[in-house]
This record gives sequence, C-alpha cells and structure tokens, in this order.
Amino acid sequence: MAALKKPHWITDWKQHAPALGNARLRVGVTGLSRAGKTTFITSLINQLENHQRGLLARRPPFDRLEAVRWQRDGVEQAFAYLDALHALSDNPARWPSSTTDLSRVVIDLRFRQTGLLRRVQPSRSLRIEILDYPGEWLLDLPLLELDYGQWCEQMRDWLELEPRRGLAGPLRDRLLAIDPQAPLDASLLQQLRRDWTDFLQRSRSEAGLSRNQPGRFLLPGSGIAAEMLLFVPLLAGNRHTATGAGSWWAECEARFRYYRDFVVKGFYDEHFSRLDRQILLVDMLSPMDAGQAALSDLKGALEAVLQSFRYGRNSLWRRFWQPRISRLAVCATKVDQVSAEQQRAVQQCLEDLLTDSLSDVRHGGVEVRGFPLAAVRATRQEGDALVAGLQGQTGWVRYQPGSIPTHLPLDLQVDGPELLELRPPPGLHRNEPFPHYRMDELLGWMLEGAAL
Ligand SMILES: Nc1nc2c(ncn2[C@@H]2O[C@H](COP(=O)(O)OP(=O)(O)OP(=O)(O)O)[C@@H](O)[C@H]2O)c(=O)[nH]1
Ligand SMILES: [Mg+2]
Repeated sequence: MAALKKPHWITDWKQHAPALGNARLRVGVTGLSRAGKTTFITSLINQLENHQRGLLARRPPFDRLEAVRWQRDGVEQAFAYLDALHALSDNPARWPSSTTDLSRVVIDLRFRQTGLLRRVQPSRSLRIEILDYPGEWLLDLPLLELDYGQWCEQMRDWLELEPRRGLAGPLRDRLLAIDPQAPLDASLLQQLRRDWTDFLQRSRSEAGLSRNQPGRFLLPGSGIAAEMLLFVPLLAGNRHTATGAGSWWAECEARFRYYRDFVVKGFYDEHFSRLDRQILLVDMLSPMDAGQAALSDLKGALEAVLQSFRYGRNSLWRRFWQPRISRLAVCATKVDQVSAEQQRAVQQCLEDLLTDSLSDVRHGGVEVRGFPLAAVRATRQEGDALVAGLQGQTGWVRYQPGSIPTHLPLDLQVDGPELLELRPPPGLHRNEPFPHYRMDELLGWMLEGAAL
C-alpha cells in the first residue's frame, strides 16, 4: 500500500550527492484542497531553473547559485512538472490539474562558496525535497487523535449545525436511525457510504467548507482497496458504545481504525517527519467570498493542522514532528486577485484568523513570517483596476476586486471581494521566470542559512 511505503527517495540521496559539502532541506508544503500547492511547486521549480533572469538573481543566496537540476530519473512518483508546464503555457493558458495522488519533487542546487571556504571547497550542494498531495488528505490529521466513537460524536455535533445540517438532509436521520448493535446490512452500508461522499462533495463545492472527513472518500489515491474505505459515522453511537461481532459498530469501527492507523498515519509519517522548513499555503480569498461558515470551518481545519507544532504531552508534535522545523512561512495565496495595496490586508486577515495557533507555534521556538503570495500572477494592475483573462475565454476583463477589511472581524462576518475565475497569463514558458508576487522573498527566507 502506497501510504505505508518507506520513502526511499530520501535514501538514494547518498548515491547522487557528493560526500562532502552537501546539505538537504525538506520543505513541507502544507495546504488544504485548492490552496495552490501544485501551482506553487511548479512556480518554485520554474523560478529556480531561471534564477539568473528573474528577481531571484539579485537576492542572496541565489546570487551564488551556479546550477539547478530538477531530478526526475530515479525519483519514485515524480512530480508531473512537465504536465503542469504544459497546461500553463497552453493557449489559452490553463491551471495545472487538481492533484489526485502523492508525488515528489527533488531539486539539486549548487552554490559557489565565497571567502576562505572557497579554497577548501569551491562549491556546495543543497538538495530540496518537497511532497505534493491532494489537500483533502490533510483534513484527516485530527482523526489521529480520535477513536471511532469520538469521531461519531463529533460528526453528530457538526451535523446539528447549519450549513451541514441542511446539506446532509435525510442522510442525517438515516444515520441516526441505525442501531450500532444491530447486524450490519452490507448493501445499506454501501449506499450510505456513497451518500456520505456525496454530502462531503456538496459541503466543499456548495458551502466552501474545509473539514470534509474522511478526506480519502473524496480522493482515495492509489494503493488503497475500496473495501477499506467502507465505513460511515454511526450518529447514534458514542465513545462508550460496546461492540458485538458482525454489528454495524464492529465493522465500521474496525475499518475506521485501519484508516486511521495505516492510511492516515502512513501519510503523515511521511509528510510530517523530518521537515526542516514549512510553507503553509492558504487560499483566504475564497472563504472570505463564501462567508462566515466557510471562514469558521477554515479556521478549525487550519488550527487542527497547526496543532502539530505545539509542545505538550499529548501534542502531535512529539509524535510526528521533529523539533527541527525552524521556520514556518504563512502565505495567503493567489493575492494577485486583489490590488497591490490590498494584498497585505488579505495576509493580515489570515494571520488574524490564526492568531492563537501562530502564537503557539512561535512559543514553541519556530520562526514565523507571513508572505502574501501569488505563485503565478494572472492579473496586471492599471490604475486602481485589475486586468486579466477569464478561464476558458480569450478576451480580457477590467475589474475592481471590491473591499478587503484591514483586519478580520472577530465574528468573521466580512463583506468579501468579488472573485472571478481567472486564467493564467499568456506566454508562459519553461525557460522564462513566471510573473509572481513575493516568490523570491519567500524562497530567499526559506533557504537562508541552508546554503552556507
Ligand atoms: N490568480 C491565481 N490563481 C491561482 C494561483 N495559484 C492557484 N490558483 C488557482 O487555484 C486553483 C487551485 O490551485 P492548485 O495549485 O491546483 O491547488 P492545490 O493546493 O494543488 O489543490 P489540490 O491539488 O486540489 O489539493 C487553480 O486551479 C487556480 O484556479 C495564483 O498564483 N494566482
Ligand atoms: Mg494540487
């Protein structure tokens, strides 16, 4: 099963790298579904490959960068960089496809040494390793802290509140009506499982909700047998429910445990262990546009993710993170959708949303910095208006994005911006740096110290 495999892309480092003067930097790109991970990783490779021409050229340590090689041979499940480039440089340009499985990025950089060190060792290598994965998988992180009964209780609580209550409709009553001790009805379980997946899909697309569990119901990825994803929350059960063999409870609980202990834990062990730096990407503008419920759900989802950083007896930190992560970049993504002056406000709203979690992370000794980011800039500013192309069309629109508050109100009621479905800018090419906002600042900060 893919989620359980040992990440041997790490061990083959020894074969490729020189014995002396090399270093490795594992960068965790963390973002929920549609946060902009794949586009960011594509732009990151593109900026590095074109370091001599773009804004990177003048920024340390890239002024000492001599050579860049994006590795694909010998990398297991290599990131589909060329596919993403193909979409972005198409006419009309398209965004890369939504990610359906795990993939890996390995980039080797060679820096020129300066000063006295140059005599001993003229150059130094740095290998950057990144994972890309469907954002839905991250939403399962909190399951590691729950047993099946607690998860059922939580789902019952969530389904009592709008908009989930309305979205679930009769499914909620059907799940409540099941006696957990009754013998399992296998065909009814199949039906309920399909309806639960449908409910998760609508929660995401109609209400812009983030916490849609289990994430693999939406995107299973490869290597997981469908029958292992066959369970639903039994809303009449709770953490004290006892089991009887062959009952609804026994069957669903066993599969939940497998899901938590192998599928979820396998992925998190790989993604979260041994990271040196982390980049948290958050699409803040879409939930601001969708409204209060979406913002509040995003806050819950991100807090659960960031909890991994906390010190403390029961924290996930001890279980999954080495206290080696020294830097966390918190980035509001796709800020090219608003005017240059509004970009800092979007970032501020994101940091307001995460105030408590970010204080905890800082308190744990991690350096945190915010970057309002556009991996690929789709708009250009003309006066106080923006000009861009719409997806699937060829012409141009000129628009004003609407208001962004300077701070996020505590009740999360915002009159958000109007968002359009923008297409990437025309004329992108692999051998030219893509237009962006602050990719150079972010990369400089991420690599600071690592390339010495
Ligand atoms: N304007 C603008 N839109 C962007 C940018 N990056 C991403 N987008 C939009 O956001 C969508 C999602 O971006 P992805 O990079 O696929 O996001 P992801 O986090 O990889 O999403 P999953 O693979 O579904 O988890 C894209 O299809 C674009 O519509 C950006 O820099 N600027
Ligand atoms: Mg993706």
